Amino acid sequence: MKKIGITCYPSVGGSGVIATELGMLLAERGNEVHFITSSLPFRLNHIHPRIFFHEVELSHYPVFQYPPYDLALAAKMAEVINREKLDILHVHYAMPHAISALLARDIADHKVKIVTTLHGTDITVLAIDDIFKNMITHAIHQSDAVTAVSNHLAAHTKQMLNVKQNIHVIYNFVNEQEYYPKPLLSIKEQYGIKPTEKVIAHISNFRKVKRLPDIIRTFDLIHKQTDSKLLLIGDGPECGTAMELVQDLGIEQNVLFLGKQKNVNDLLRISDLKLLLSEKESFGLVLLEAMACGVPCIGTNVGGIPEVIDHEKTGFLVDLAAIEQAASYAIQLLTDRELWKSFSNHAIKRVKDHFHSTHIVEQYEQLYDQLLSTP
Ligand code: GMT
Repeated sequence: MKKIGITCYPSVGGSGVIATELGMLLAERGNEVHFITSSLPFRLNHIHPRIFFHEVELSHYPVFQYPPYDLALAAKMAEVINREKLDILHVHYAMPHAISALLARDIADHKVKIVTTLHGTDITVLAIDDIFKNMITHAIHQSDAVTAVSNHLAAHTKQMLNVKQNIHVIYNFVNEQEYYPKPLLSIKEQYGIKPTEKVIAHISNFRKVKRLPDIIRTFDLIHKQTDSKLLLIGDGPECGTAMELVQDLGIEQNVLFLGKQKNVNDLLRISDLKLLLSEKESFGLVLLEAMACGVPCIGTNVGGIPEVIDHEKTGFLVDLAAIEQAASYAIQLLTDRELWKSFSNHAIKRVKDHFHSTHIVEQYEQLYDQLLSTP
């Protein structure tokens, strides 16, 4: 039994989902897991005798212009390392979590190993700024082990930050108990979608990199040829622009803005196709969630997406901004039942064969064991 601390962003988002699911599986496998986060991780939805939550609290002293969250996190980490005698502190995101973990390791009396998992955003966005670039590089070099969620992210990090040390690639996974195909016609009906209408889904945090206009314009082309509805699931800075575009194209009746949703598995189960046309994406966990529910995906040939979608077998890859190509593939899939069935079956199989939670959690545990066997 190992004692593992986990820090992540506890709100909605792929990295938080992975960190939380990993923690729950590690506990199932007999380990003791301590979440050290600003609030209860949103996917931490059941109690377990070996899962503990340590909240990072911020004191608002009038002398501080900004509350020092990263320092409060480091202090809490050091406290938990010492009191619980943690073996491993696994942080998701180099910035700021690995930095706080390094400080905590220096402060704590008990010896702990730090594992940092890179999810993409800190590398692709923050590393562009030189101040943070040095800090992220420091966090990577000083961690006892670093993992990345795709080969693309590992290679990109090494090249961009001139990192020499090994970055272990450990793919993301889905919770198979929650993501599996299930016919749910009643939900379709509740949303006013006819049984014969095709459902196309997009899930994201509506940031610019997700290119919502490409999703909407692709749907507009699909809709002209196939009776269909677009589900836009999530919220974020580009929501207003997306709503305006939907109005300009006159497709308000066919695009449903559903906002942030917890049970995306049920929404995926009523979907026939998933679109992710991002300009940056280190992995695309939402693709895996869709594939596990038997939903074929169309994604851009960008970042880690080609490591998830098997082109012409589980879905299609298109160049960035190639909306005509995306629409043409979509129409091909949605109008050929045999082809769709084959893609759907292959998608389910691909998730089982390459991204099974047991297999992925084993890889993390092997890495922990390797670290703990070295002084
Ligand atoms: O995509 C985002 O903006 C959210 C971000 C996150 O922190 O959850 O997603 C990143 O991590 C996910 C889990 O590993 C990956 O599936 C996403 O591809 C990655 N996002 C980017 O690289 C833009």
